[in-house]
Amino acid sequence: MTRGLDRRRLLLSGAGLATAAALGGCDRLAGTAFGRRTLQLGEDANLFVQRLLLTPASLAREFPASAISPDFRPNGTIAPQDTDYLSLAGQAFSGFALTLDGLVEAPQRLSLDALRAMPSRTQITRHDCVEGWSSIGQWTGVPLADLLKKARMRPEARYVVFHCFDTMEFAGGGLEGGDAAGEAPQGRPIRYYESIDLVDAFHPQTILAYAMNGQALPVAHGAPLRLRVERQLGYKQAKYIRRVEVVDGLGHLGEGKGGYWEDRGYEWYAGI
Ligand SMILES: Nc1nc2c(c(=O)[nH]1)N[C@H]1C(S)=C(S)[C@@H](COP(=O)(O)O)O[C@H]1N2
Ligand SMILES: [Mo]
Repeated sequence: MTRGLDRRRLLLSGAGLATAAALGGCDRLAGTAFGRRTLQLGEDANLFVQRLLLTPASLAREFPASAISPDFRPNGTIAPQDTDYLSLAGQAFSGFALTLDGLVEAPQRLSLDALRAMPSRTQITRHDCVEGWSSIGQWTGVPLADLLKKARMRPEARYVVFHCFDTMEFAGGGLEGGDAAGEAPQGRPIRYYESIDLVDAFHPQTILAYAMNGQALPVAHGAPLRLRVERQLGYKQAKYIRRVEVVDGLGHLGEGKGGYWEDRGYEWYAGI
């Protein structure tokens, strides 16, 4: 199950682990008896962190195909009206490219075809919304870990942010967006966004899904690409993803709480 996980980064993501520094690669230290012992301890700790993160208990439950909900409930935005989104949707997202940037060595622009050509994961999981309903669906997509490895995260990386197409509201009520015909002036659009830490980002069930129940992801459920981060609640499952940004902190985004709903009082860690 450790499939391709970058051990050192995984360890670094286990924030605060004292041994992480020892694995930072000090060759001189490694040459001493102390260093050898420390590195050995580091290896053990590394194994421990992996086991902790990747034991079956840390996986969200997966269901048989017979459990798939016949009508998975759509929620939140179900039809984005943003012009950039509508023009991509009008051509079946053939012009879509996911941006992956921020604290990475090799920023990426990936078309849907490029994403579909990567190794995929399919999982049948239960989606729990804070509003008190659940639905079970099958999701197919690219493990986020694979994308992050492709882009090669920098050591300062701490969180992964998902920027979405859909505008939830307009901030401020400034003059932008008004027109001469007397339409009400609108402020800066506030688009949906979400974030997760590196433990969830590298979790084997964390995928950017482009298919649902064996079909292309429907618009109501987040076409062309949505996040599945299976150990957390519905609002973390960002739909309509246009950009994935690797950051070292969340303070500079939105109201600084790490997500559209978090900025409005929801918990950032929405564990189930
Ligand atoms: N971009 C975007 N992502 C979103 C939302 C949204 O409004 N916009 N709503 C969230 C909430 S509260 C839930 S419960 C799920 C709903 O996903 P579904 O429409 O596939 O059921 O999407 C989440 N992701
Ligand atoms: Mo939700």
